[in-house]
Amino acid sequence: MEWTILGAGAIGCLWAAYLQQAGARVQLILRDPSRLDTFRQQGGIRLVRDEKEWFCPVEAGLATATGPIERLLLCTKAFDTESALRPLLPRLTASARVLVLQNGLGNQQQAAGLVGSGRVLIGSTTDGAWLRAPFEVVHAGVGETAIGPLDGRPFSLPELLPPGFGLRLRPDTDIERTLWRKLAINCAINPLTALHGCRNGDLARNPAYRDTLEILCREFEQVAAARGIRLFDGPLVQQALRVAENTGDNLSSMLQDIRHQRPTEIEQITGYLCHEAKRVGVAVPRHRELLERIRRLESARMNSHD
Ligand code: KPL
Repeated sequence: MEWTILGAGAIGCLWAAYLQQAGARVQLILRDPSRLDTFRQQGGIRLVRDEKEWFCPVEAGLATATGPIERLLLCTKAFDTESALRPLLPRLTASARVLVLQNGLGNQQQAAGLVGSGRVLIGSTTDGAWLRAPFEVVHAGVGETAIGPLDGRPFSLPELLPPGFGLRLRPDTDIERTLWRKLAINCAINPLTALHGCRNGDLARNPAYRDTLEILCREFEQVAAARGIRLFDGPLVQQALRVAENTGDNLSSMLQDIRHQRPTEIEQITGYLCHEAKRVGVAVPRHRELLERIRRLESARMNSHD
């Protein structure tokens, strides 16, 4: 079985390593020749889990490479969906499967529009992973990846992945709900931590941050209810506080992006929520305020050379 992976961040490297370990032939598509040079000095991915290390030899190339693609994993940043996918479209076979494993919402529909929804499957993961160096991934928290089609058609996980694949998977017949749940947590935690420059756990500890988090959760629940989406069994705030506590020492992905002067996924997270809120006529003033503040913070950071 062959897998092509677009996006060599933590999740892309994690999947590349586990696919290789299960016997798949893996090809990473890298952004530019200098990344390819860095990769070639290493020749594979280093996977670290429970203080053990494995070297996983995989191949790499640029988007200009040729040859048919039967299985593609898309795990770039959400805002790169179209620019990353477009050059590969001519290489996708008629029976290709494209697994979209990204944060945010709206980008999955964008991928389905480009590739054709019949070839697309959507994933949402709770695996915790980070890169300690380029192509060296630490599998810090064992989670689960829910996988399902956007249109509810039947599909088979065993046909998609090699036997013995080591990451935990769950077939999901309501992936849209799963994506909304993840969006809810990201809307509650990511912009606040990015704005205050704090760790996830501080949102649960600091009373002022906690109050804002509660308001954000209530606004989100109103939009989800108007869209007919059932989120969690209990109130969202309980769930968001639990995730903030469980990932207490983490820097959220949005805070990391701000600190490294990279673009954030705010448009695919809070931006998507605000867009949906407008569509269904629900006011989300706190989310709108955060959207504006993160946009300003992002452009100030990206224009500074500190
Ligand atoms: O998914 C996350 C992120 O940082 O993007 C959370 C759950 C907030 C963990 O850091």
